[in-house]
Amino acid sequence: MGELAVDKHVQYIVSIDKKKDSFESVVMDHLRMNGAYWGLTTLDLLGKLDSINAGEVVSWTMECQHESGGFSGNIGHDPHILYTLSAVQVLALFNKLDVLDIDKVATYIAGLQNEEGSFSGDMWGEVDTRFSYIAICCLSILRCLDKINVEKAVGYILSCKNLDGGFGCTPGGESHAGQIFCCVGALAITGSLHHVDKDLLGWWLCERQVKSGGLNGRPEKLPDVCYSWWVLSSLIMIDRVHWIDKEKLVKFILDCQDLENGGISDRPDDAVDVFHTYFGVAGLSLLEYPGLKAVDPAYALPVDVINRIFFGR
Ligand code: GRG
Ligand code: ZN
Repeated sequence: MGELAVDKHVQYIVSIDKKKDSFESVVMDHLRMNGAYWGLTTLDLLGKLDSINAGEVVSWTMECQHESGGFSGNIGHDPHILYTLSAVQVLALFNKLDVLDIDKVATYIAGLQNEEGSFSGDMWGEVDTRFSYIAICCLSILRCLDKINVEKAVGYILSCKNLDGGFGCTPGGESHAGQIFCCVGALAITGSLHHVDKDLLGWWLCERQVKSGGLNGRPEKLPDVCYSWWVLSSLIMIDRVHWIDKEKLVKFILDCQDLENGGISDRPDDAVDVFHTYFGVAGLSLLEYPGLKAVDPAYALPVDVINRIFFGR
């Protein structure tokens, strides 16, 4: 089995930062804040965050903040809760949360909570358990969970739980590993995991492993490296990670590397992107692959960053 090509992946991520006019970066323009979080967290897990100019990233991030307190995906775009979490995570990576007007960001997020406890993604109102996770994760990092009605937020998430033990994006929505990560993560952060049937959900999650060792996101679907994150982090949060074959999953992720130009793809021989590079490296970190920093399964940030935020060390 090959090894993780650390230097190639670092080069790949640093090169996307420099290629601002490439096709990929023009098409993904509005997503740059998410891309920054994926790329920078990958570098940090690889121990190479210092390859990036922190000051430039922090000032660009702050230029993406709006009067409402929310952040957009890039300068001049509309704010959304998705980019607001990424912005807060990026600042946390660089230990720069102190540049934020925390109350302003928290007020933006709290303003997106609906009467029944759910969250909208922005002023247009789409509701999804992804946004519940983001609100809870972000407010917890900012130590402002008291700004929302946590009991109602948890109640809404539980209303999206299915008979198979999984969770969907709204009540009655099909169970999907991405949505399960969001719901389990939000329940973990709020100390509400006792509402989960761990054996039932653990069984559904471990059935996501296919012959090649990779994980899919739903029954009958193809395996994909990003589910190494969505599924594995959920299994860890409910203490059932020993129910999958870790070695086969490590091999699947390593098989998705571009050994020539760096980066990781969704499955072997596909084109690499920064999203799957992040989830591949973060997945390997959850699998305790040697030489990587540990990542927190609920907050999706390096454990040392989380310790700095919550324990000041
Ligand atoms: C901080 C890690 C972190 C996340 C922030 C945005 C978000 C919160 C969570 C997204 C959760 C989610 C729904 C992930 C799934 C993404 C994905 C690969 C969707 C693809 O779905 P399909 O149906 O693909 O196109 P399949 O694999 O089912 O064929
Ligand atoms: Zn994927």
